[in-house]
Amino acid sequence: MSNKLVQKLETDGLALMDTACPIELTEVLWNTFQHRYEKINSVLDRKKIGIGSHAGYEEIVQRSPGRWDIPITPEEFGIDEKKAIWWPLISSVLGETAEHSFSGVVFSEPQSPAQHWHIDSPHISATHKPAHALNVMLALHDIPITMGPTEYACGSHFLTNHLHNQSLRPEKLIYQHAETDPECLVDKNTLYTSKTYAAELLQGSCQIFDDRLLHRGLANMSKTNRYIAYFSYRRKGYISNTHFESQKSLFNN
Ligand SMILES: O=C(O)CCC(=O)C(=O)O
Repeated sequence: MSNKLVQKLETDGLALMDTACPIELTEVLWNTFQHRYEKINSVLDRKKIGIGSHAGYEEIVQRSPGRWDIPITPEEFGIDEKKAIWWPLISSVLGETAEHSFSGVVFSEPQSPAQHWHIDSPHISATHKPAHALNVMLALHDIPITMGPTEYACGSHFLTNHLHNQSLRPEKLIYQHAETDPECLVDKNTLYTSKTYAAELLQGSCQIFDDRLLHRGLANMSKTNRYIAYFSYRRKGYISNTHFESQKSLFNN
């Protein structure tokens, strides 16, 4: 694994894979998603779904207005993650025993607004530790800026430590909150600053980021849905403390 990417994850909290995933893989992910979404849609029109996991279902959650998350496991996708191009980087940072935590497809509808900046899980120690969880974002098609790729505040994983900076509230960092932005994290005693990054994506391109990094999906100003597959991993033994899980099934109601 390229040391350059490992270093990028350490310093920026974000690494861009040098090569894209094979188009065939994006097609496999896309076909599985389509099949799943059709099934969900067959019952969905009878339900009104609010925002956040508590208002959603095991099969679908609205993360923010017009931004939907459909969880799908690697087995359901029919892929062996350990053969994926991102696995060497994941295992270099989280260890060979890294565990899968979440995966699926997140899509944003036309006119869906940008999300508030947020992290996916909080720091676990007042001193800065190596990443405990990483996320892979994989473009399922070409995504121009107008379609709203994910934006990242590079270096912000050094600043989101609520155990170090007592003025931070973990719930305001994790649950999307209007007051949270990269600037609010930088105090005069901090050596690190953050720099935002968002770029158009080609089909199959992969971005990998530290769970503690501020990020947000940008507004979809195009006329079509934007689709990104995601795969999340945690260090063995890390007990996830996120807002991700919904307890009720769409098909049991
Ligand atoms: O849609 C995106 O680009 C990012 C989504 C995200 O970060 C979230 O829903 O937590």
